[in-house]
Amino acid sequence: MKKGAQRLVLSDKLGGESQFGVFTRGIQMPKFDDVYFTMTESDVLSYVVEKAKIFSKEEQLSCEEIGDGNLNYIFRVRDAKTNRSVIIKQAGPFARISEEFEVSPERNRIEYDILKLQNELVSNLVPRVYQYDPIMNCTLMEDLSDHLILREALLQKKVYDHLAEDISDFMVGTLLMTSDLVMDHQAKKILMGTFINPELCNITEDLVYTEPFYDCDRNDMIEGTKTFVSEFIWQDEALKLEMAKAKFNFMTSTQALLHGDLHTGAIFVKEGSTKVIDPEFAFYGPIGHDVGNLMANFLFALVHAKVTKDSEKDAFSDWLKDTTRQTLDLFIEKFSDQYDWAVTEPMALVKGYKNYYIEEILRNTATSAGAELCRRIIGIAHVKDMTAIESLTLRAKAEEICLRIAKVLILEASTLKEGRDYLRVFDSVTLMVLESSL
Ligand code: SR1
Ligand code: MG
Repeated sequence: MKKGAQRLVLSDKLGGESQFGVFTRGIQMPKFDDVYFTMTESDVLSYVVEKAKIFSKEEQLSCEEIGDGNLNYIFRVRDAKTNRSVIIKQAGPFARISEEFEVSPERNRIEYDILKLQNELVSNLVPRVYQYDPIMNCTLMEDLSDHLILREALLQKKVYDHLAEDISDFMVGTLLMTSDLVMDHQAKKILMGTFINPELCNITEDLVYTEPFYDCDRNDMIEGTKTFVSEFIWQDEALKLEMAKAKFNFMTSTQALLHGDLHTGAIFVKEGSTKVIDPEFAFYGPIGHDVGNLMANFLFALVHAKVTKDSEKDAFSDWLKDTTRQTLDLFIEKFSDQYDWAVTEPMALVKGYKNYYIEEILRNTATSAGAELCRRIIGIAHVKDMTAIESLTLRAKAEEICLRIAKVLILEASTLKEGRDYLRVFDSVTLMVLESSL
């Protein structure tokens, strides 16, 4: 039974709520100590003083709900006198994108636990976390308002020279280091228990690895794309077979503790700093799911830049291509180097095993990247890289490019061995689609 729901039922039976707090059998309980509820901005102002005790009544506090994600409520509280600020992230009982997705607010515990672990593994690349509240299902964390969400930054054609280094460090630091290659196997199995995440995994199994590949009611496409998808994706039995394999790999592989939703909307950037946020989809799964997710989202940004081409911004596209290529190449290089000093498991040191392991990651990376490209176009959860293209004709072109790239990644996954292979596919598909439309 879901924690929040259970408490709601109990308290409904035993008491009620007033503006002063919750009454349970005639005893007044402090407002935030008993019953979970989704907070408003004004609740959060009381919460940070009365429950979290990180601000006092004397401060000049303001609170703003700043979230625009699919799932949670994000509040920023700031003290005007000192400019001190904090983020309160609260999980609601439903996804914001659609109430069809009922998800236990307890997922906030997973997010807090993994952020604490990531603060040990890659402390400079994640926000600091201060408190977790298992009643209100919220976490207090560092305010990164001086950073920009990477997806937005890429749409604004901003350049960050440190990005490929940082994000490859994040992936190697969190993935290799939580795998059986490095961890004590029993400790790893216990950690897997902490991060069993069935509800959010179920969302990914449905939205990423299933629904885009048939005419599912929940899919949501522009007309021009739907005609293309009906034949190009839904009629392709070879592609669907590869996606069936990928789905079962996602459900059964326990290689490493993944971020689980590693797209450019889950990365904050500013000059000299990269912070990966939003790891509530974390679970033990196949490494390629994280790496592929990121590669797909770089490809979305590349396609956006290509179709909205502005000749004065050619330097941006060159940088983004380099970053896409380097992210994968640096990931492979660092994973391989750190394997040599961090891996102690004797069978993982058998000659040839490292290459076999990395090759499997790369195959899964290509397939997962293909799935992410398809699902953001065909499915319910879109990306601004596509939706921000105002002309529907141009958007359909951009989406066709992404879907054609996806198909090559899925059907030729074993040929995608390094960063330049992704650029080769991007270049040849864009050339073919854009030339044919001239
Ligand atoms: C119902 S949640 C839809 C999507 O938003 C999240 O960020 C994940 O990417 C999920 O698939
Ligand atoms: Mg998210």
